[in-house]
Amino acid sequence: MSECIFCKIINGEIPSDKVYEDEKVIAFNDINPQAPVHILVIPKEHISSIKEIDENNGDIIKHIHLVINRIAKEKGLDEKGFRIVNNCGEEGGQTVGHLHYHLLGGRQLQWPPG
Ligand code: IU
Repeated sequence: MSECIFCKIINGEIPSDKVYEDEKVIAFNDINPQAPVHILVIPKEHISSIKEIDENNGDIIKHIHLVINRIAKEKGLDEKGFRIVNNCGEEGGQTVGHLHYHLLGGRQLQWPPG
């Protein structure tokens, strides 16, 4: 049994507020939302971070981006815009060791990030 919290969400051991699922990814509302829309899109395969992406598993990144586009449209974010964030490693602010993309929108987002 995996100790990874996001793997537990994927296999249903831990409930989540799911907004999308297919054979390769799931997306769910972040439990600590930083914007009116804050959704995490994650691969079902356990990949620890973007650092593990190479020629052999890189297709998942394309798929995640297509799914993000689809969800952004569904949530009405495509007109005004949105942000996708991938935190990697300690200084990048990654707190969960399973690759995930934040989809944030529904308000004016600021730059630079903290
Ligand atoms: P980070 O990029 O690793 O910092 O993002 C992890 C996110 O996962 C963070 O926004 C948390 O609020 C979110 N999260 C969640 O939605 N559900 C959980 O059970 C846990 C974290 I643990």
